[in-house]
Amino acid sequence: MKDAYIAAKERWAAKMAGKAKPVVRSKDRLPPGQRLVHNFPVLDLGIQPDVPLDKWELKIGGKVENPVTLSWKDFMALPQFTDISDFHCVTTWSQFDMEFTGVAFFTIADLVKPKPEATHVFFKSYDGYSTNNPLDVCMDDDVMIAHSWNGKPLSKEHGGPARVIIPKRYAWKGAKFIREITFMDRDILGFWEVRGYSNSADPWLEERFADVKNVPPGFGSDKAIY
Ligand SMILES: Nc1nc2c(c(=O)[nH]1)N[C@H]1C(S)=C(S)[C@@H](COP(=O)(O)O)O[C@H]1N2
Ligand SMILES: [Mo]
Repeated sequence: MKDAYIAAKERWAAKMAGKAKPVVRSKDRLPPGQRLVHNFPVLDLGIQPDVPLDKWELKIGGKVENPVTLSWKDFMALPQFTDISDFHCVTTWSQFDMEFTGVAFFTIADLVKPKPEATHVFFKSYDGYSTNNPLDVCMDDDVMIAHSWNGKPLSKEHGGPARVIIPKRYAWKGAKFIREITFMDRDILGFWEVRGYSNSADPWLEERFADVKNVPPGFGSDKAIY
């Protein structure tokens, strides 16, 4: 685990220095059961909160040495990070080569300094959404709080002012309209996780649902409702 963390931090540092190695894409880049799209669909609870930048705050706390509440100006003053990643939605669409710019999760962790007992992270959003991840999943070189997509500010429908991007998990693990990040000494389930979705959400293992009995009717067809 420690070696994986050091390796991820080295990859992130290289990216920050503009010296990232070209991404080697495997032939099986599309996870099982996914299809490729090119239109960046919108998925949310149907509420797209209006958060003016002068009212926007990102509260980061819990099991940390240095809790902070960032204004938009504070957030934008942090070291900026651009990365290209693939995006996998549990409803079976994937999109390749998404360019997001924002603040790396490593930068957030360096700022707040998680305490040794911090093992999980809970994310809360302006639309009432929430999701949870283990800390080691967040401490990967490609995890960030993004404010821009393809060089333009994130639209409200895609989670602006800022959203979480965790490329190696199904996209529901990345909260749009992010409002609060809490480091925890235990795991608590988020919005979809309490509704039968997988807690681990690894697209390569097809971890869609916690239990196959929870698969919604028509899953994978255009008629399914999530
Ligand atoms: N705040 C919030 N974040 C969210 C969601 C949501 O409903 N609310 N939906 C999740 C799901 S299921 C997916 S697939 C992605 C969709 O992001 P997109 O609408 O930009 O494609 O956001 C995730 N993050
Ligand atoms: Mo999703």
